[in-house]
Amino acid sequence: MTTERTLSIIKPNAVAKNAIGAILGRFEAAGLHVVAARMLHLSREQASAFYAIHQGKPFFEELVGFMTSGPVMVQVLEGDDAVAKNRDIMGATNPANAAPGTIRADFADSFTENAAHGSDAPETAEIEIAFFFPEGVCPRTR
Ligand code: RTP
Ligand code: MG
Repeated sequence: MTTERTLSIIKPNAVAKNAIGAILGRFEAAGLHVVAARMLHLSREQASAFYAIHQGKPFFEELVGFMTSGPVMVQVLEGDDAVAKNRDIMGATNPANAAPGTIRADFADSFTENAAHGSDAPETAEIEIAFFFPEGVCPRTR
């Protein structure tokens, strides 16, 4: 197993339902460590740039509208196989297909308002971490 970092976002609907602590607790219980965190309200420009890969897709405008609808909590998670582990804990993108006990099964309101984001590969994690933490992330104390 390799120690990795991944970029996680608690999306506006989950922040609005006061679930930041519950969601972070799931990451910690699974052995992932929060090594950086910030709360912010994304601008249209930031949300469009972050999800640039989805520009032109039918759900893009709705996605940007949702992601700018309220504050988000952004964190870097570190641990063994962090990228895949985070996505397992989140569950399927469409909450209708998310396994019971996953974040999306428990906190999503719709396909778009699906409570959490997680990087989809170590390479995209590196890009997404630099997007939100351009100053870098401190090494974890062990
Ligand atoms: P994310 O990037 O947010 O972690 O989600 P993901 O990899 O599981 O899914 P992705 O295909 O990257 O889609 C990004 C986000 O766009 C919204 N979406 N809505 N209504 C729809 O058909 C649809 N498809 C995607 C979701 O918020 C999804 O997480
Ligand atoms: Mg994605």
